[in-house]
Amino acid sequence: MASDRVRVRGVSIYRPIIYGNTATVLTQKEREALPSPDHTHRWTVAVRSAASPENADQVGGADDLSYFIKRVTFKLHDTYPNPTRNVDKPPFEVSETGWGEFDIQIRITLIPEAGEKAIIVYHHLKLHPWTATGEPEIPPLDVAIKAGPVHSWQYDEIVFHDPYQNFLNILTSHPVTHLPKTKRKPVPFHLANPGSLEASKGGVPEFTSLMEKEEAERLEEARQSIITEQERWRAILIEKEKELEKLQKQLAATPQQP
Ligand code: SLL
Repeated sequence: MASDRVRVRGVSIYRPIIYGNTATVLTQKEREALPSPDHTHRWTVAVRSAASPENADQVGGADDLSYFIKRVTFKLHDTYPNPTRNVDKPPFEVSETGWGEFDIQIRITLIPEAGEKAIIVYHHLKLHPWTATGEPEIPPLDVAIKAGPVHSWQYDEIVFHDPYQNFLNILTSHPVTHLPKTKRKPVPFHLANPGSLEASKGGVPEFTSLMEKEEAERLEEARQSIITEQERWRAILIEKEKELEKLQKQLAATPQQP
């Protein structure tokens, strides 16, 4: 119906998503069974709903996003055969084996009813455990095996402004599973105890609304400390300008040397 193609002005509606990857080290036996024994890891890159399913060891993915996402295209490194991988139905993910980290372009194509351009995001495939310093320090494989799976996920929100009426109807008829307030699962190691590889065991990260609150607090703290710094430097500047003025006056009063 033509009235469906009317934009609902002043309305914004969003859908929370996550994108990122999980990686595990292959055992010697698994490596030998591969066509390319130089591959060291198995990984999965995915676009999922932000909330995690209650009874599964998976990051995100409680909701099926295919009611508004038509296709997700993952552009892998050129060392992979057919590096452009189109996924037209859920789960929107690609699993592969490999030896190296690289940037993956993720293009999210929405259903035609959205009337929106595809969304492009980038994810750096992460294979090696997180370290305290964030330095790219690659531990030996036996250490990495002990540390358990590596997770690297980004939370994001796809926001629709002035959505078309029919698209809005589609969105509102698919309610979102909300994030739990706090973690129901063991804390992931890179948040629990940075630097300790041991701390990673049994931790599947989970996005929570508490994390959002904590992030807001971190931003506010950073904003405050920038204001404090700004004030400190402004005081120093005023002080120096006064000193300059004084010196200029002194210089003007000093008889010129011939
Ligand atoms: C690096 N710039 O040097 C990166 C490149 C390439 C990753 C990483 C295996 C591909 C294949 C693979 O892991 N490629 O053999 O199919 O670290």
